[in-house]
Amino acid sequence: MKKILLLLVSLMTLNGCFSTLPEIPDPDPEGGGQGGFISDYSTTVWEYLPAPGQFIGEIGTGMESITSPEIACEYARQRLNNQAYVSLGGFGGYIIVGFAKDILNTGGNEFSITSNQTSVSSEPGIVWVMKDDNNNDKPDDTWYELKGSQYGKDDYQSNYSVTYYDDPDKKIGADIAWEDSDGNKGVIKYLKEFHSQDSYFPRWLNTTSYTLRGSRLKPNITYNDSKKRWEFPSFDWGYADNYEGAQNLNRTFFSLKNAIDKDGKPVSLSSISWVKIQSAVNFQAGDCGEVSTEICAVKIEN
Ligand SMILES: [Ca+2]
Ligand SMILES: [Ca+2]
Repeated sequence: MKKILLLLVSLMTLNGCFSTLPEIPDPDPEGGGQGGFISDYSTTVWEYLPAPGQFIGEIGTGMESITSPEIACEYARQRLNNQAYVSLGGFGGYIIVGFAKDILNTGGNEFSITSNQTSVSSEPGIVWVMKDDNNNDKPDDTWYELKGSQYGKDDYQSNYSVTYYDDPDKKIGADIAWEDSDGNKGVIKYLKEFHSQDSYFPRWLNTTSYTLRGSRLKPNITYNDSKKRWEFPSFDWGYADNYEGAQNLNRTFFSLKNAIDKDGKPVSLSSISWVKIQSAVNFQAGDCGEVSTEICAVKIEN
């Protein structure tokens, strides 16, 4: 019974972003500038590096045919064009998207992220932004974190990292081991009943291990014994894939006024060109699997 319920919750979660959004026009394939339509939605994916997770390599999504980081970016770009979820996997997995125009600082909410959160399923991702300081049209500048509601509280930790290890024999159906920068160890659990691809490790990276670093939100997830389900509560504000009420249609909103530098000092950015979203929780919720941020769209709101 529990597994059926879990499956239902999981299906509801995954369908969330398809059913609640209006259709969007195709972005201008030339990138605009010819008097044509310039999309408010992200148009480019510069990097897609998920942590291991139950949706990584998932059969039937196109993910099973990813064989290189470049194809991974193209997979993610096409998914976002269709507002289909892109999973970032467990802690530290991230995506970097760009736009056909810069996002200008207005002091209000300048962009939104659409995900598949529900009132009982938040899988928060921390959002970072970058300005093209050296004017070379490439995201090789400085990332600034956007503070959310947990910043500076006990459940927030910066400079946290997790190293993930592929199974040494590349066995089918193996759990994926990890070790974090605090010396803890664990696994991303293989859940055959729900996601039966060979491995949850992104094998297109052609590596046996890799490390993902970022800011962490400590887990607030609990198992509700009376309802026989895992519950993933939301944080107040400032994260992707975080439920902030039905009125937001699966979106959360972001303001450049919350940008901080690596020392936590506020930064004034006149505009930004790139957005990075990074899975922020390292937690295995039993048969619900690892907490993994999903995103469906990133949209300029000004
Ligand atoms: Ca640059
Ligand atoms: Ca999610």
